[in-house]
Amino acid sequence: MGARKAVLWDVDGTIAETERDGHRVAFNRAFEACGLPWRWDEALYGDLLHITGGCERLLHDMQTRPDAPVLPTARDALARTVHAKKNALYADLVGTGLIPLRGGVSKLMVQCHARGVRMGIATTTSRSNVDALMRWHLGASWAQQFSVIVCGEDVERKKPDPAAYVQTLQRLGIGPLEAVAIEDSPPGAAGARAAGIPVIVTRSAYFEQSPIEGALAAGPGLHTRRGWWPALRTGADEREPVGLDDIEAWRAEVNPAACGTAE
Ligand code: XBP
Ligand code: MG
Repeated sequence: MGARKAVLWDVDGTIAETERDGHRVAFNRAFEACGLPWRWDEALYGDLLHITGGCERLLHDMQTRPDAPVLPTARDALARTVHAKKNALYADLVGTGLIPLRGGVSKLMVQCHARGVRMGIATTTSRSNVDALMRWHLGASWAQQFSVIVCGEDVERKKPDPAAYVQTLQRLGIGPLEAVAIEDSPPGAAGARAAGIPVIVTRSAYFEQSPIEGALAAGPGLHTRRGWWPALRTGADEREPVGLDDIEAWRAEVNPAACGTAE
């Protein structure tokens, strides 16, 4: 994979397991801080994850709550208040280093730098959440490592809509086959596919068994060479995480023209 190509990172679930122990916990703290009796347990939160965007997720859940405001304007206002509080609490939480990067993530980022492969972020989470997480792990100047950063606020429609990926490609000035997306979830993978981008799925905790269609490859995480479909190329050191050569080998299997000499 050469310098004209790009690795596009999803954030929640892909760079770190932020949902169950991050956003969910912060939402529950925000409910409490706002005097609301609502709580999201792990199973319910997993169900709610099919709605992308924290504020949208909350509005969806309110439809089942008899004690939620009846008027749409009041409901929207409450959702915005709780969501803003949640984001502040989430930043506090990840700002203590509670949530590590997923295995293999850091190594792939370093490899991208070493080989001149540009990186982008295409996420439906809020910019403040991305900043809090990345700042802890990569330092205050983390954003300089990414050629483009597209967050929830930057698009009108969140994943599985392709808008975040389309904007990322536009800002990088490349076509979809010059990029590869790394995602963890069905809606995320669908967003990348709808933009025409080959996608590698590193399944996160909530999506270990979910059917995911159209991925270039899917597996348990970059940290391991086992459990991938299609299987990883042989001959590499079994202790090495999934890297750019593996991604290129997967790409070559389905689209030889996208590989090799195009670098
Ligand atoms: C996953 C999401 C986000 C987070 C919460 O984003 O759907 O909504 O759950 O973040 P990603 P916000 O595309 O990174 O997987 O509360 O900021 O929306
Ligand atoms: Mg995700």
